[in-house]
Parts: sequence; C-alpha cells; structure tokens
Amino acid sequence: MAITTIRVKGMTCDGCVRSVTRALSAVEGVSQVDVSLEKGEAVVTHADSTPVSAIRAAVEEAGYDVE
Ligand code: 9UX
Repeated sequence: MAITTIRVKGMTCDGCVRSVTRALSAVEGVSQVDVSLEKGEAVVTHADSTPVSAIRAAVEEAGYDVE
C-alpha cells in the first residue's frame, strides 16, 4: 500500500471535487481518495503496483491540471 499526495489545479467547486474523486477512484488499485478543494490536493491510497503516472493521468483526463 502507498499514499500519494498530488496537487490539483483548477478545482473551483464541490462538483470539481466529485469529478476528481470519481476519476481517481476508477484507477486500478486505488482504495481511498480524499480530495480537498481548500488545499487543492488529492490524497490517494493505492496499491504499490499503481503507477503515480496513472493517478496523474486520471486527473488530467478529468480536465484538471496536476502540478
Ligand atoms: Mo461546477 Mo467545478 O460547474 O468545474 S463542477 S465549477
């Protein structure tokens, strides 16, 4: 198990938070997602086998930028 924190740019409302949460939850191996609008951060708990690149890609495909 690993915990990765990424900075997400462009979230402006709770709908954005839900979109990012949904996108991250769909990534293979992800077991927990905590997205903070205030911090502009997502804390993702995932399997060791889940590449951070897949986590970043999911956020970008949902329409947000990863710092
Ligand atoms: Mo509300 Mo957040 O339209 O994109 S979901 S601003």
